[in-house]
Amino acid sequence: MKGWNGRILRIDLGRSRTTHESYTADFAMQFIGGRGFAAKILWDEMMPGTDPLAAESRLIFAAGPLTGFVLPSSGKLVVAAKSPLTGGYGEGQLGTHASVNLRKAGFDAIVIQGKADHPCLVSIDDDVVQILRADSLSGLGTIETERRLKQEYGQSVGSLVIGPAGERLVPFATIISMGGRSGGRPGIGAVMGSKRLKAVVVHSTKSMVAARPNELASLGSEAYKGILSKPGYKSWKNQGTMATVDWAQNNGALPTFNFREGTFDDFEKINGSAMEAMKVRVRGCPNCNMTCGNVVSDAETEESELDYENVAMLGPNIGLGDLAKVSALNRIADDYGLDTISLGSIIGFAMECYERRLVEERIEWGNFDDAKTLVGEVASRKGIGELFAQGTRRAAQVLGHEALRWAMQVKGLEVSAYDCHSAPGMALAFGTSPIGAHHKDGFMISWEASAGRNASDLEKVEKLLELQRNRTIFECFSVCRFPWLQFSLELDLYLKFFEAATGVETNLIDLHNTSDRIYALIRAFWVREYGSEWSCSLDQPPARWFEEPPRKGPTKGETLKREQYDQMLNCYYKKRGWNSQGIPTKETLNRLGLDYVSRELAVTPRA
Ligand code: PTT
Ligand code: SF4
Repeated sequence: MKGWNGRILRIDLGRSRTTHESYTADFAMQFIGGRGFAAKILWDEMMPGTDPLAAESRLIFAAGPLTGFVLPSSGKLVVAAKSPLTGGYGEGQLGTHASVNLRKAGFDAIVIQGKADHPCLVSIDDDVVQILRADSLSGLGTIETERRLKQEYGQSVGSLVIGPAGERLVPFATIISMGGRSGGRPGIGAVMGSKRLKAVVVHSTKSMVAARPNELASLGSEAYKGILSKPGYKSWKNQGTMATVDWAQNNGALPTFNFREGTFDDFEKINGSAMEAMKVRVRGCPNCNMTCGNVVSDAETEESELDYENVAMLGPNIGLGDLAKVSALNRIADDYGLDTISLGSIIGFAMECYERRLVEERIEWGNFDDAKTLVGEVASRKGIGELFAQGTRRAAQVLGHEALRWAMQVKGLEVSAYDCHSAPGMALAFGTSPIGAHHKDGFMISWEASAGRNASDLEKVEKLLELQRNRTIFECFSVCRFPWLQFSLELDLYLKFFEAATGVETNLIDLHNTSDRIYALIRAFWVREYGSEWSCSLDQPPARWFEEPPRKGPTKGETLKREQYDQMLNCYYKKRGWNSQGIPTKETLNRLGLDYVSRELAVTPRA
């Protein structure tokens, strides 16, 4: 095999043992890499019902066949596990030098199992893999942890670390790299913490081998030049994802006061222009010439790397219109290793609970000090933090009193920063995302806002399927989707990258078929885990969007309509070949080469 290394590194922390395993060309073609590898390994190796934080649970790091080659934005890594937040499939796509170094070292993925009996780190230096004690790193924030690792292992080392939140098993703790990249929203950092694994460092002196190296090099160099020549390049470099604040405000999509509203009066104090005025530098993932990590100096004069989601969720969503303070919350979240989307949602939820006097501890809208105190308590699981550290779904179940109505989540994962009162297609994207309410697979709202508000429900479903199919290709190649999305690098070009890297001819139809296989497998994983608890009601977006219209802005007075949503959902199931409960049918699974899945699902108990 070329392009793929054909090797997976297995690390058993309980037995202090590391081994290499080969995989077949058929496995590579069926699952490609990244998300595909992660989903297949989790399906094969996780006994149904395994506690995600138990020793038997698996933690997967998976690169793809394009990761690490000199191609635009190719330094990503899928981090995946059964999620302690949702109880289903969980993953993130993290920018990190660890991915590039892992591939150069000759591995495509790492499977971590077992639980160490003391804090540890894994060091990979080409073929030398060591499990080392990491007592001195215990309890440290991610920023200091990475600083010390670089001091000890050198500046070129790639690191994946957790902070105190991961160590204390907060179910939305993430894995951090490069001082401000955060991956694995649904608690993949907690799974790492449960194994007492504080860090993975990866170093390599080798280089990677492509099937047609000259062709790949020339395709890559043309693509980099193509990005530089695009008219939007300068404005992207100025604001990156932060330009979305103005767009969301104009389209009534900016989450405000726990998604009660879609516009924020003080949006100009936290938008891309406000960020530009505070910018101190720019950072980016490996192999990327679009470097979108905008770094500002925050209210506590520390550096904080901003993206739209962080700012929208820790700003308008909690009623805070001061970018320096929002940035401080963002940096504190990075340092504890907490997902900012879930965190902002939880703070907003807590503020609403206080307003409704469901909790006594003061936490008022827009109050930075209250929010900061809550973040510390969540990360340390102390005081009221123990309740809110469980995420909005579980906290609402504990609080009762209809609190679930304003818990902004799907399947337990908090909704990313797009208000959907008037965006049924985006609501469906959240409802059917493979990890709970995340936007990565179906950014329907931009399509709905420009061309599609008046589109028929059928058109919306078809558009969503197209987005999910295309985007899964990026999750499997394990490269950033922004060059494609922002600068129209065509999918055909990615197919050429793939062919030059692996020597395997492919086409979009085959890759869409692979996407469908992976979607069905991930859906089956959820169904197997939920057993009798599974039903199509888990694909419903939060009640608030159906029940409480915004009081101002372009979406004033609008709500989602239940009947319309249910029709779209049913249509989506039919087009995927899933039954009325959203479960892939036997015929669909067999057609996708997943007959072993259909046999197992047939014996899964369901209501
Ligand atoms: C991603 C999610 C996002 S998506 C954002 S901002 W975004 C938040 N960023 C966080 C952060 O920062 N710190 C923190 N403590 N928590 C955070 N939670 C949120 O995490 C991210 C970029 C972005 S920025 C996006 S859209 C794109 N996402 C991609 C994707 O999903 N797939 C893909 N093939 N390419 C992508 N490119 C872009 O990558 P998760 P990252 Mg991320 C400070 O990891 O789990 O997917 O969560 O990894 O390296 O930070 O890249 O407006
Ligand atoms: Fe990372 Fe941004 Fe580059 Fe994508 S565009 S690889 S998220 S720096």
